[in-house]
Amino acid sequence: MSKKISLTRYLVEQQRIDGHIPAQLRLLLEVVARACKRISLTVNKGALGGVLGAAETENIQGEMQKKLDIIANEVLIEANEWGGHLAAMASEEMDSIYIVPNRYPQGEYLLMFDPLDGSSNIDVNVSVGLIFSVMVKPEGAGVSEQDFLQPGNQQVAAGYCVFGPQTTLVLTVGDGVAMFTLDREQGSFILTAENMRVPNDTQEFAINMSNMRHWDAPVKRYIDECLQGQEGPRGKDFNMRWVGSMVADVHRILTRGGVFLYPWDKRESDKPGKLRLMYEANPMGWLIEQAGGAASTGKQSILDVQPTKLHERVSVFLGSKNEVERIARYYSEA
Ligand code: FDP
Repeated sequence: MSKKISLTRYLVEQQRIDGHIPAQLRLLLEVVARACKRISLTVNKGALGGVLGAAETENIQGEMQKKLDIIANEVLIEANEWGGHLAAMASEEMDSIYIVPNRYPQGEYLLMFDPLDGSSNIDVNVSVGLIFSVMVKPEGAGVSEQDFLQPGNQQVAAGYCVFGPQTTLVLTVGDGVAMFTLDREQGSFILTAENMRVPNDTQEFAINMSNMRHWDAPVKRYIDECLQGQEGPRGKDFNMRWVGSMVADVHRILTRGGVFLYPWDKRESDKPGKLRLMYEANPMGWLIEQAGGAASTGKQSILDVQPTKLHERVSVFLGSKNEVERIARYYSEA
């Protein structure tokens, strides 16, 4: 019988054998994984747990919060604040940063998360998930929002957990991408894929087509060519998938390839995009790049974007390398 490798063992070995994750980072990742298990149980209870529906509050982005957005946010804070590994946290659901209270020791890491991505899918029993990104706090006393404003290429760990038919944790510490599946009987995450790779080419794209009339020319050109299929300039037929939860769409791309697009569009022309840089685009972009794919705003690598504020938005194209590079080329030619 093949040996099962738990997340704990995987991380201990990363620390011991490969020496590239410090003990504090290992602790942080284990704590995040524990929070994922709690959130997974809560999501699974659905209507029986009284957790579905809106919370009647808005987050800083003006979006209605779901009860589960708030519950997941609290679970992550409670799990992480006392361990001594963090200096502060930031979340899609909090206006400003959450500094670890004085009664606990302060660590050197900064944790950013979208506690429940795809929350419009919660009530209809479609996959949702948690996305997180970890950076090191710059040297100096205290901690401020400014400390978080580092480009994605400074991340030291990133990952997501999909709460779908299976609960799956996918993570990188800068040495490839590993996937763990929650064994509910054992209560532990078990390694189910290592060195995940996104194929360079694909025949599958993910975009919300209902926004087509609002896109700019390069995106229209790219999708139009895909839609022409075998008879068009691409010479092959394309398939489309749009779950509407970024975690689920990115998970499919990591598993079998594809390209995900959430471009800037004319609906809110003053904003660079819908998705958030720090806790959505950066961690997903790094995971995809670690798996051999690419992540771009159309004009530059997502990981090179210098954030100017915590809840910064960004245009996102990520997935199979040749497709993302093609979109970037269409932008440079426009
Ligand atoms: P949601 O608004 O449901 O939280 O992060 C935002 C996000 O979901 C992504 O998960 C998803 O890819 C996208 O928005 C869906 O947006 P549209 O409803 O505009 O398609």
